[in-house]
Amino acid sequence: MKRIFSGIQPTGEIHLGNYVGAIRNWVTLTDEYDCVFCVVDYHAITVEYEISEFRKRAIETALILLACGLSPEKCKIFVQSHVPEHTELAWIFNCVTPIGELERMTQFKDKSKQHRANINMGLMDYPVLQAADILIYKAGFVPVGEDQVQHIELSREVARKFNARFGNVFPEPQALLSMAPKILGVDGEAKMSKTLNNYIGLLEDEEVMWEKLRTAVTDVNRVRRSDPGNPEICNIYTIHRAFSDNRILLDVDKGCRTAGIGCIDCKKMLFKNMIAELGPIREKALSLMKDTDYVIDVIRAGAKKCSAIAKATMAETRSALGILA
Ligand code: AQP
Repeated sequence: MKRIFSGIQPTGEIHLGNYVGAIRNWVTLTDEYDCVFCVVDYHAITVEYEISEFRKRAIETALILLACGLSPEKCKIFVQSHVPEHTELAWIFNCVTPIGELERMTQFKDKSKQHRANINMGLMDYPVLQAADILIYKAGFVPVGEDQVQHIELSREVARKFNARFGNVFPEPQALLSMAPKILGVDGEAKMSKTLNNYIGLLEDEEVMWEKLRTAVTDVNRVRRSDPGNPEICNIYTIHRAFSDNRILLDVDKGCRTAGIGCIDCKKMLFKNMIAELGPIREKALSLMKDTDYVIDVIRAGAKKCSAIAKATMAETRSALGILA
């Protein structure tokens, strides 16, 4: 069975972008692949964070993955720092990664602007740790949103450079995109992101969700209700595609282009479909919140299985490097 790896940061509330861009796809893929899903806490410390909340955040992130439908029977779910071989392999990969490649990463440039007072080495090294996360499991596929594609290409390059120098140890992983690889935030401009606070949270109250959706930017050229709109450039239509069936999409497309429906009508239809899918996820999450011991058991068991794979890869890697055993 081919192996998949993907990760999510415990940096805040999981949002619609994470869900339709990545997690929902992960659930489907567990039927076909040997899947490894990780709460990447060491990635999250590259920016400022609330120390007193951090443990809780890691558990909550795993909890949401379970609530979204990932089953510990069908995949491994764990926390990155519980398998320290990830950071060990990252050090080795640092020694084959050109600094110039890291400096040109879009995420590094964006984050350097967002965190001017703390442009640390970890921020730049983020994609190298990500390469280690993936390659320590020799994963061939990485289901991610569009924002991560550049990093996966770097992982391929790291694998190539390592293999060329030390022998063929690692596969070159490929990104797997979902049907909604890029969801913009409610501002209609930037990628929906936890840190940009432009998101609709998966577990938010329905009233809060509706208020965010109601006021979200649509096609900016559609100023009046009577103006025809263009669904192709409307973020709300992109989200509709992720939640609504073809019949509704056709109605919305036609209604928008002919000004037969207004943006609020369109958003109401979307909201109904979103709630139908997200309601049960919220219920499951609320019930898991009463049993966090179960969630901790799941991530401990996941780490145990992942450790065995990671240790074997590290033994092979050290041997390829000529390190004294
Ligand atoms: N807006 C999005 N559209 C589609 N996919 C997305 N992903 C994230 N945002 C979108 C995908 O979700 C997975 C987990 O990503 P993450 O933990 O890096 O989440 P984030 O929201 O991007 O986190 P941050 O820290 O809030 O984001 P930044 O650092 O960008 O400000 C990934 O597969 C990602 O592609």
